[in-house]
Amino acid sequence: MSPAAANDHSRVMVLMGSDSDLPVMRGAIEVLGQFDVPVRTEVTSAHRTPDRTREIVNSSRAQVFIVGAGGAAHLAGTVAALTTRPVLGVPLAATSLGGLDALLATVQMPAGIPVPTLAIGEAGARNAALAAIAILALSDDDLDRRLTAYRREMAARVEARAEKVRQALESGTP
Ligand code: RP5
Repeated sequence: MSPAAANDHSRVMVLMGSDSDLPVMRGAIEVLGQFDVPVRTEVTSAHRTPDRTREIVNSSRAQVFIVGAGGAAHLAGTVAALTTRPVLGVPLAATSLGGLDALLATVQMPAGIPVPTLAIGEAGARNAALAAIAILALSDDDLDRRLTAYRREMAARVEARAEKVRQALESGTP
């Protein structure tokens, strides 16, 4: 094990195929940060750096992997082939096809090596983090409580918006 891996206590590993993926994948990192989940982030490519990808996955003790890639996005499938831990795929819009290419490449895994796949882009990145947190919360009561509180706060914001709309309609303001 490399010295970096020996000191790595991250529970979630966020991988992306290129630094150009960071603006979107930052959403996942931010959500994990909100929940104080230790995360390690690496750029690696299934086709440009296959050996680096293998080394990163093999040396990681993360419990869940979040993998974002665009185009012919096979990074998540490659990572899933290298570990039995959950690998969540985030398809990214990196080509003229707007992410549909990455969505199909990520989601259409043949039976045997699953890649649970989220929505294209920012929503997918943030939801991947929440899904990772839900997986960790199965054996972490504190995280489970925080996830429940997060949902409660989200519901309260919807109530507040509903009230705002009610008041706007009653007062005739646009
Ligand atoms: C994929 O190709 C990456 O995940 C990225 O979304 C896309 C473009 O990469 P760059 O050419 O910007 O490095 O492998």
